Amino acid sequence: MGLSVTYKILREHLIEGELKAGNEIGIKIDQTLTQDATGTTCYLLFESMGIDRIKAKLAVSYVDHNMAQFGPENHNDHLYLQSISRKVGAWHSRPGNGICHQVNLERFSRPGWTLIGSDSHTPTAGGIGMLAIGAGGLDVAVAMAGGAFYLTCPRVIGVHLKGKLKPWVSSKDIILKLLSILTTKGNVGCVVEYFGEGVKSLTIPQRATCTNMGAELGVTTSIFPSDEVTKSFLAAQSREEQWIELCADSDAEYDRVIEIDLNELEPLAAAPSSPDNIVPIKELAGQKVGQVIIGSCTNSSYRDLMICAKALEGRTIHPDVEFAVAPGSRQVMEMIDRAGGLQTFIQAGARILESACGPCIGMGLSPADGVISLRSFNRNFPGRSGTKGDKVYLVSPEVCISSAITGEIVNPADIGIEYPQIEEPSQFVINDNMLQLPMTETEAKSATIIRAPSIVPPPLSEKPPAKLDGTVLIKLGDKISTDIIMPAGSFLKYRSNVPEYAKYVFNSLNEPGEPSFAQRALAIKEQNRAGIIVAGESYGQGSSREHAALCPMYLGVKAVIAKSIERIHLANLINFAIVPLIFANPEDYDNIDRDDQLRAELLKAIENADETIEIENITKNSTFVCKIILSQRQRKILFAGGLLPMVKNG
Ligand code: MIC
Ligand code: SF4
Repeated sequence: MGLSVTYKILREHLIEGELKAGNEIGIKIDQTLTQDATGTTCYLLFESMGIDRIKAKLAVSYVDHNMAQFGPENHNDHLYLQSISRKVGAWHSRPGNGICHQVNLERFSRPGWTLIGSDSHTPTAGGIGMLAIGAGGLDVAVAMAGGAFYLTCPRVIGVHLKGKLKPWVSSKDIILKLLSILTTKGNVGCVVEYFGEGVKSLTIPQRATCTNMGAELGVTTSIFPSDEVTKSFLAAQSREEQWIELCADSDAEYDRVIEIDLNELEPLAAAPSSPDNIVPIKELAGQKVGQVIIGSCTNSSYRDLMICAKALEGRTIHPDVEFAVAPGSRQVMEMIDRAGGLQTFIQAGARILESACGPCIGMGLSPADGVISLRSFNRNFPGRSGTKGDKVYLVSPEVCISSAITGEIVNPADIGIEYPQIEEPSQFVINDNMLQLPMTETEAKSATIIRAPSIVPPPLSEKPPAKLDGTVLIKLGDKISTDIIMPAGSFLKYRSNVPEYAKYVFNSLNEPGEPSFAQRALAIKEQNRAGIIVAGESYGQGSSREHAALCPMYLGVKAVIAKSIERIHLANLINFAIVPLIFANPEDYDNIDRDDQLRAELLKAIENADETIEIENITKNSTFVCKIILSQRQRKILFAGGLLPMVKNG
C-alpha cells in the first residue's frame, strides 16, 4: 500500500513505537515554536530541566499575544523571553513582527519537517507540507531539549479537493465546510490530509487557512502536499533551496475520504458560539452588523487583505460598522502598503491594528452588547471576544469586507463589486530585522536572563493521591473550551504567575456574591481533600494553554471525570499529574452533582495498568465505573508525579 504525506513524514521521524494507527509513537522534532502567552511557562520549565542549550534543529520564540501591556507584567514577559530564548539557542521574533503562525509560514516552515508549537494553531505550517502539531508548553520544552514528542499514530482522513473556487468563495469556506461535516467533536487521533487536483489552485496562504482552522476539528494536525506552488512560495520568500517535493503515493489509502468540489462551495459562516455551527451566508443575509474585523492567524495574508482593499477602493465603511484590520505580519503590512492597500483601508475608515493576535484573543475590540461581530478568525467560543453573550460569526475576509460596506451580512457576490484578481507575489519583501538570531555558545556564557519579580516559577506537580477522596467542585456540560477554564484577554498578564492566574479558573461561571471556583477549590485543598472536575463531551477543546491544567492543579484538582477529553488538554492534564477518567457509561454523568463526595483507589489502578476503575459516590450511595485510557508511558508520567519530575529523574 502506498503512503500518505503524513505517514511519509512520520516514517522519517519515528523514534519509538510502530507506525500503526492507534499506537502511541515517539517522533523526532525538527522545529519548535513558542509564543509569549505560553512561552514564559515553557521556558521556565525548560530552565528547570537544567539544560542550557536547545537541541532541536530550529527553535523560534515569538511575541504576539500579550501586547496590550497594561502594567509592567507583559513587557516583563517579553524581556524574559527575549533574553532566555536567544541565550539557550532560539531565534526571537520581537513584538510587532507578526503573529507566530504567519511569520513561521513566511520565514521558517519547511516541507517534510516536523514542528511542535505551544499553540493549538501550529498546524498552520501544514499548508507548506510540514507535519506541525500543537502541544502544551511542557511537551515543547522537552522537544527543545531534544526529547521525542509522543502522539497517537493517526488515522488519516483524506480530503479530496476537486475543481476550483468560484469568485468570492474563499479557502475559509473549505474549512468551514469541513467543520460542518466533521464537527469539532470525535476527531481525536486523526490527521486531515488534502489531496486531488483542486489542491494546485490554492496558494500557500490559502492552504494555511485550511490547516490553521483544522485545529477546530480537534484533529492532531492537517497537511497539504508540497508541490510547485509550494516551491514558488518558498522562492518568493527567498528560500527555494528548502523546497522538497512531497506528495502522497498514487495508491495511498486513507481511513476515510471526504470529497469537496470547490466549484460547488458557497460562502459560509460559523455562527455563535462554536466553530462548527455552520450556516450558509444566504441564510443570514440582511442581519445588521455592528463590527467587522479582518485578521488573526487564519486570514491575514497579503491576498486576504488585498482582496478586501481592492473591493473597498472608492468606497467607505458603513456608518454603523466598526471596522478593523490586523495584518498577520510586518511582511504583510509592508506588502499591502507598497500595493496601495493600506492607504485604501485608512481612507475608508478602518482602524489599523498592529500585527498581532489582538481581538482574536480578547485583547481589545470586545463588541458592544447585542451587536453582531463578523470576524475572519477561527474561534468564537462563548465570551472569547471579551463580551458575555457575544454574537461572533466567523467568516471569510470576502464576507467581512462586503458586510462592512453594506452594514449587513451579505454574500459578496450579490453586491455588484467586480471580483478583484490578486496575484500571489513573485517576491515578498524580506526584512528580518525583527528576527533576532540565537546567541552562539560563547555569547550565551556572559548573557544574563532578565527576570522581573512578576515572573514566578510554576508550581510543581505531585504524584496523584493513593486514594482519591474528593469533592466534585464543578459539573460542566459538553464542549467546555480552555477559554472557559482559563480566560485569556485581560487576564493574560498573569500567565507567568500561576498563583495569581489561578484565581480566575472558570471565572465566567462564577456567580456574583458566591464563593468563586478558586475559593471553593482552595477550601477543599486545605482540608486535604482532592478537587474533582466533572464534564461532558470534548472537555478542554480549543487552545493549548497548559494553564488550563496547571492552575486547576495549583488549586488542588486531582482528577477530571468526563465523557471525552480533547487531545492537547488531555496531554496537559497528564503532564501535570491530574488523572483523566472517562465515564464507562455516559449515563453515569447524570447521577453526579456538584459537591458530591467521591472515593476511589486511584494510584493502584494506574500502577496496575487497570483499564477501569470503580468510583464510589458517597453522597449518592452509589458506584460507577470509569475507563482509564492511558498508555504505559502516560501511566509512568502520572506515577512519577508529572512529566517534569519524570524527565528530571531520568
Ligand atoms: C488561542 O487561539 O486560543 C491561543 C491564545 O492562541 C492559544 C494559546 C494560548 O492560550 O496562549 C492556542 O491556540 O493554543
Ligand atoms: Fe493568535 Fe488568534 Fe491565532 Fe491564537 S488563533 S494564535 S490568539 S491569532
